[in-house]
Amino acid sequence: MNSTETTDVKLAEPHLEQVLASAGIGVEYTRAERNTLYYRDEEGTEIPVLDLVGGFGSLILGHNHPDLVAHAKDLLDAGTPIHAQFSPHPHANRAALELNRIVHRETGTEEPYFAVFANSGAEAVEAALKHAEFDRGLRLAELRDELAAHRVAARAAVAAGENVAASAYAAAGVAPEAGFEGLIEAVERENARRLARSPLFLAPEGAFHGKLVGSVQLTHNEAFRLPFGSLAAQARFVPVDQPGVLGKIVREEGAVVLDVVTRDGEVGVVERPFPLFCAFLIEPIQGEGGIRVISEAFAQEVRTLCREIACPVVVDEIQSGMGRSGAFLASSLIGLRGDYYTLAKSLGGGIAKTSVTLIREGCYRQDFELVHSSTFAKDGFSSQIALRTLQLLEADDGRAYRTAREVGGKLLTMLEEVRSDFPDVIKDVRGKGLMLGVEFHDQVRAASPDLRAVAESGFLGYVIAGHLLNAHRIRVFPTGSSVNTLRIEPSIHLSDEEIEQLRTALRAVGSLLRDQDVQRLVGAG
Ligand code: 5B6
Repeated sequence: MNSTETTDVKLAEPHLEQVLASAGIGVEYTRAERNTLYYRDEEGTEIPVLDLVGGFGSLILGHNHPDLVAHAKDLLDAGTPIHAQFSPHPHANRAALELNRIVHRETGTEEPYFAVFANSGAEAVEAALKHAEFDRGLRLAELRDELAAHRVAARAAVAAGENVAASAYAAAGVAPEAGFEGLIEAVERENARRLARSPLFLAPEGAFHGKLVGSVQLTHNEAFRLPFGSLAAQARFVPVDQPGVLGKIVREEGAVVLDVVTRDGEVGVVERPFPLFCAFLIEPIQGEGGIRVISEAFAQEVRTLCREIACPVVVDEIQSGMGRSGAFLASSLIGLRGDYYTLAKSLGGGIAKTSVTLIREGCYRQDFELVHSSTFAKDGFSSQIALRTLQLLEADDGRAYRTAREVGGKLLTMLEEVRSDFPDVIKDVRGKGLMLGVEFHDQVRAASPDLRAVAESGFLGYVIAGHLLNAHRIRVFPTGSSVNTLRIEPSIHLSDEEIEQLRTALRAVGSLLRDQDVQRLVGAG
């Protein structure tokens, strides 16, 4: 390599860029507004592309929303302090208050949620995991103290002549010959072993919560998760459509300790639960997992079981939140209440990078603020952009949410119409509001060997995406873990014409797949 000044030299993740280019989607964009990204062709002409990827769901208000751009310029012109760490942060505080007002309205609760700001989605998830573990550690310490106090009381009772039940020795796994002190020793040893177990997280199959060391262990996709399994606590993944399995998984883990108690004039040993499960993480609409809306029944099962085992529920609204579903919180539409909420993506209005973890007062440990921080979190710029974004969503009595519902409804109707004309090509259409998925039938048994080869490589979704871009100037990607599902996440500004543009393009793809015309599918025609 001679010089790093030449633009031909690529060092920023060049392999990924090459993979995307080989699927025909490696276009460099030069301008963006609303739902449109522009690139320049070889003659220098500006070409518009309908962007339905929307920054992986970060653009509920579209690219470069004029009000937010103007606000950003004003902030910079006014010399707004962006970094004034360790001083009061009124803008982050106002954003937190506004978030509380909205969450209270949608969930019907009045309990405050404290806000821990961060910079990305995965970071907000990691703050939730850390806080939940901090809280669990404190609860375990209280439990240890209580167990120790019970042992002291039991020893005093035995010294005063109280009988030790025969069943107590069996429960502690020692012979009666070991005597009471032997029993106590065995209980202490056994409890120390059990309480030292690593925390376990729970999440539905298909979950995606980010790719940092902690959050990636809660991301179901093995390709993302397994190489890093040694770095962090693990999750048990729960099927979303098999009632009762969640309870079975929890019971299988046998999270109980031995408590020496004095009862009915006898000293005995009983089992009692301890908080092994650190948190249950759940996306109300799974995004990267294939755009799947969690059912009300599953949401209810999660709530009930988590209450029983004192396991906090972290509702990850990073992709589904901020109005995309037609409500600020998609979870509010399925009756799912979170002890924690995570928000990111559209919280930055498409121009700032910010995220937040909201923690219900009843679970909040204020000392967490002394052990967790980030240089950039709560910065003056992104906090003010987040606040303005929230105000734009809330304006006109929540017009943005109504628009998301209306435009999403039209989009869904169109997609269902295309599916009903091409049921042999399109397997399913699903989602809520402006978070929709179109699943294509797998083509691994297609008549065309070329199409079979594409399907077997797992790249069918990317080939369709490449065709939509090159032939129809529509930008859309498959989800990471459901590779035949295209994710459609435009802003609320999607027009009827743009919906029709997508209809025409999907019908064309439907015909090409029905005709097994791989030549034209991989080309631009
Ligand atoms: O900001 P960050 O990316 O760290 O947020 C992590 C995160 C995401 C999310 O959706 C949820 C619910 N929780 C935490 C971010 N989503 C990323 C995403 N990536 C892809 C597709 C999606 O629908 C969402 C993706 N698809 C294909 C290839 C690569 C990525």
